[in-house]
Amino acid sequence: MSASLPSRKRGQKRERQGRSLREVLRILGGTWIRGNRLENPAEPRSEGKKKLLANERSFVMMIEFDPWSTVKNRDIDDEGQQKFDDIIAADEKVEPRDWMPEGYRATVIRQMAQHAHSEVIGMQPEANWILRAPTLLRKSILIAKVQDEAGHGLYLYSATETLGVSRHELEDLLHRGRQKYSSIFNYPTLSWADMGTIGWLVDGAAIVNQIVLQGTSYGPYSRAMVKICKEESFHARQGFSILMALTSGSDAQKAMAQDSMDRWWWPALMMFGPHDSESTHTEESMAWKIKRMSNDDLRQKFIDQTVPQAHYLGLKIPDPELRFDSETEQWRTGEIDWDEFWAVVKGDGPLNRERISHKVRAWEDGAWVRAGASAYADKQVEMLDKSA
Ligand code: FAQ
Repeated sequence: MSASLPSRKRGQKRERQGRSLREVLRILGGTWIRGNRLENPAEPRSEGKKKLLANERSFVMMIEFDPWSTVKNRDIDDEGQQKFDDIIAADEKVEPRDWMPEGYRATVIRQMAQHAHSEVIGMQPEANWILRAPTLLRKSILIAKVQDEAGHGLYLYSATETLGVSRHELEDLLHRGRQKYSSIFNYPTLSWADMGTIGWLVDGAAIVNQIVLQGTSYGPYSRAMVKICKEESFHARQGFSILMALTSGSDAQKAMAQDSMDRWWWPALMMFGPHDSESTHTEESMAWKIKRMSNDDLRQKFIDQTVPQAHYLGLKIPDPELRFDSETEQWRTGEIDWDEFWAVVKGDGPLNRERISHKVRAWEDGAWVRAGASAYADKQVEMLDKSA
């Protein structure tokens, strides 16, 4: 067991940064230790090893993130601004080591944190049905899906950490109501059909947004989206498969599927956020290429792909104004109930309070796990220090 660290250059960088190895490991919460060995992402690797590591999502981020680089060089910097502008204009990726305007950094943190919180809070509505899934196969699929959402949350928290803010800080902001999560997860899951509808509509909406986000300008966010999208498409298919079974079943099963559609259609459309004209961040986020399509354009894309799927399932869309515009070849819907949307966003949805209090309780109940993991990480660092 040996720390593969100090090349002279890296040692100098550490000195300049003023962080000891122990400090860096603490900041990173011990995630850099694999198999009792320190993995330094800045260290050149053989091609074979790079390939091997590229297959593991956790390592992909590590390769990209050099903790010894100057993450926090946020002072006004004309040269940095020019370089940043060039990166954006050339459609390249902004990386953690790059200078970036404070507003860009804050916006990326806000959006990635909100996205991460959504994945984590989003486990609750579906976890509600794990014990009641109708077959062992459906139960194991649902468990795998909920577990995937936890993983997505972790990728996104890790990506956010590359901007110098820890997962603990972000969770604390969520618990205190200072950061948001997607409005959709404040609605209750009342029947088994809701597992189908969440997969089909909620994951479906998430995918439409996230496929486009693969092209976002912040490198770690963009890369996190690639794997998340692959998993989300499995989620959408499992949802559609549940609804295929129900809509080709008994009258009671068909009615259950329709009732679920009636409750989730409009909240799914709300996931894309307010109209562009009401959106606070879209203009700036589009200019910085954090967002690559506006809220309304993404929503329209989702509607156009989903309406024919509903028809295929034999489900009625709960919108008397829905019509096909043959000129634009797009589906036109009635108006979203924006009062409902803003009430949910501001904390007054059907389950906002329950979702947060459940999350806080889970966090508190998990204190002993975190203490154990930190003690283990400290021990590993001690062993590395001794062997250095
Ligand atoms: N819910 O100026 P904009 C998933 C807020 S992942 C709550 O347009 P922006 C996977 C917004 O924060 C689903 N709040 O904002 C899964 C802002 O408030 P602030 C999550 C919302 O950021 C499936 C204000 O309104 N996906 O489902 C919502 O430019 C199944 C003004 O809005 C993402 O987060 C909303 N729906 O555009 C998991 C994707 N909409 O911060 C489990 C990444 C808006 O100024 C089970 N995020 N607000 O106080 C995005 O693409 C964007 O953040 C938008 C909003 C499009 C959501």
